[in-house]
Amino acid sequence: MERVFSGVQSSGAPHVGNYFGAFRQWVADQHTADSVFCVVDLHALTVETDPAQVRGRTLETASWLFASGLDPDVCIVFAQSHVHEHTGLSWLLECTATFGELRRMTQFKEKSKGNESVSAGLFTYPVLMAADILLYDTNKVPVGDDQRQHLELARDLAIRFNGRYGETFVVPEAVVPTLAARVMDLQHPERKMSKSVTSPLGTIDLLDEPDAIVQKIRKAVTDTDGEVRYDPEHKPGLSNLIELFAAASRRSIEDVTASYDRYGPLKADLAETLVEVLNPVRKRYVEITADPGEVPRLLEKGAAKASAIASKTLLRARRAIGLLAP
Ligand code: AQP
Repeated sequence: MERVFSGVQSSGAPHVGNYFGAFRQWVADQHTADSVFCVVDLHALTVETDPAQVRGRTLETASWLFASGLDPDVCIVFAQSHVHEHTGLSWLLECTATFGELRRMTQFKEKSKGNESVSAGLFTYPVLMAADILLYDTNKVPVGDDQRQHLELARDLAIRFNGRYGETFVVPEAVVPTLAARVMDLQHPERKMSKSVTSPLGTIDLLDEPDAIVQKIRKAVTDTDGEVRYDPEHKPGLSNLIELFAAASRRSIEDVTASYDRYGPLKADLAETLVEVLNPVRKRYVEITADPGEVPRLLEKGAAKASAIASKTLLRARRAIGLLAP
């Protein structure tokens, strides 16, 4: 069976971009592949954080994964910091990566722009992400469009390491969804919807109540020409809504576009569909978080299973690079 691995940063409240661009696909994958999913809490430390918030967000993010439908009896779900092999392998890969290739990472450029102090972790984070993936002999990595470049790096590092030290890693492939691979901010459709950027009207959080969803969609920025047409370059706001609608209703972009000749009814039906799809997820989240011990227990079980795989891969990599056995 193929191995699927993916992760989500505990950098804030997950939104509909995370759900339609990633989580919903993971839920399907768990039944067709040997699946491993991770709350990448170490990645969330690349920007300055408050320790109490770090713990809370790790649990919150994991709770959303279970609420979305990941079943701990079917797949492995764990917190990255519970499996120390991730940082162990990351160092071996940092010594394989070059400064030049990390400097080219667009997410680093975007996230560091305008900041006086940028952590070294923000710079090397794509290498830790490569370690996350390579530790599990991953074949497929379902990710949103924004992670393509990091996936390319993980592939390059695996190939380079294998070439230098002998076959050690499986070379992974990215799987990017055809719809909702990059859900845009509803108020600023030129930038992607993001957990860590504050945009209250531009972001639909998974915890949003139906009224808030309806209001945010109603107020979403479109354009003045009034024609219902999918054209991301000239009509980014409307095209984002059409694509979100197609993803949420599992219809094609053509089908959605052909069904409307005015923006108002399209927005109203999109809001209704989002409420319908997200309501059960939000209800499960409330149920799961009612017992504060439940998610830590599930994560502990997940970490034990993840460790059993990761420790073998790290040992293989340590031997290959020539480290003395402890
Ligand atoms: N706007 C998006 N549309 C579609 N997919 C998205 N993803 C993220 N944003 C969108 C996908 O969700 C998965 C988990 O994302 P992540 O936690 O690794 O964080 P990210 O890619 O850096 O995105 P965020 O949510 O915007 O977080 P911050 O603000 O912390 O950077 C990934 O598969 C991602 O592609």
